[in-house]
Amino acid sequence: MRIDAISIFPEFFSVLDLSLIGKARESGLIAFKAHNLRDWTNDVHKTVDDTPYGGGAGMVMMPEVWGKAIDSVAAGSKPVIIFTTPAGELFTQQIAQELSTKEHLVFACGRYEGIDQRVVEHFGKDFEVRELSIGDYVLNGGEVASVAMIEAIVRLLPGVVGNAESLEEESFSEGQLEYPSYTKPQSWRGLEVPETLLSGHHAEIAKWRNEQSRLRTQKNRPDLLK
Ligand code: 6GU
Repeated sequence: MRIDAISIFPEFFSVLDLSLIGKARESGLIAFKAHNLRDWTNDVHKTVDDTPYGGGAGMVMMPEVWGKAIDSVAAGSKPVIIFTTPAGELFTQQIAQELSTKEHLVFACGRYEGIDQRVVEHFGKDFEVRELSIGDYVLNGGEVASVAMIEAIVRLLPGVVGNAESLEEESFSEGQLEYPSYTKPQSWRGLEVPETLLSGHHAEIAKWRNEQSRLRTQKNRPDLLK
């Protein structure tokens, strides 16, 4: 899989050199490149934004520079273009799964009050485009959101996470949160590991974990139970 990110702060993406994702890059499973949007400006100040039509606070990223940047990064390819915005569709495990099957992803990281909407409209004519948000809060820009999405997507690629089971059993894969986990020692600061987990009865353990998943989902994410 090839992944490109376009941003005025490409340095944000250096965290992708670390850990699992870094290994996936080294082993050639993914090719990632962060691009500086300002490389496609023409003026000495490398301007990327201007005041909004219709008035209001903040600045809007200009279409011309984004058009050139995406033309250049998408040349000779048919990427899915992801526009990061708090006004986007909520990024979920299902979307991560869908995107993990694509050849090429381009993350267009908006800053300020967003990107001129005609950029989304224009590239939507020739490409699959998605406006995605990672949750109901506002970040200063889409870089951190893109890093989160890239990690969620790349770890689903065959060969990135060693243990296929650890992918399957995870929270969200079955619509419920994961059950609580315990390791040694059996007693810690007066707190004991739940009896059932020490029993060796696999059916009992599975039943207990299922019930814990349900209780935890009810408490932390009642919206998931519908
Ligand atoms: Cl994708 N961008 C920004 N700026 N804020 C966000 C977000 C994205 N997702 C949640 N908050």
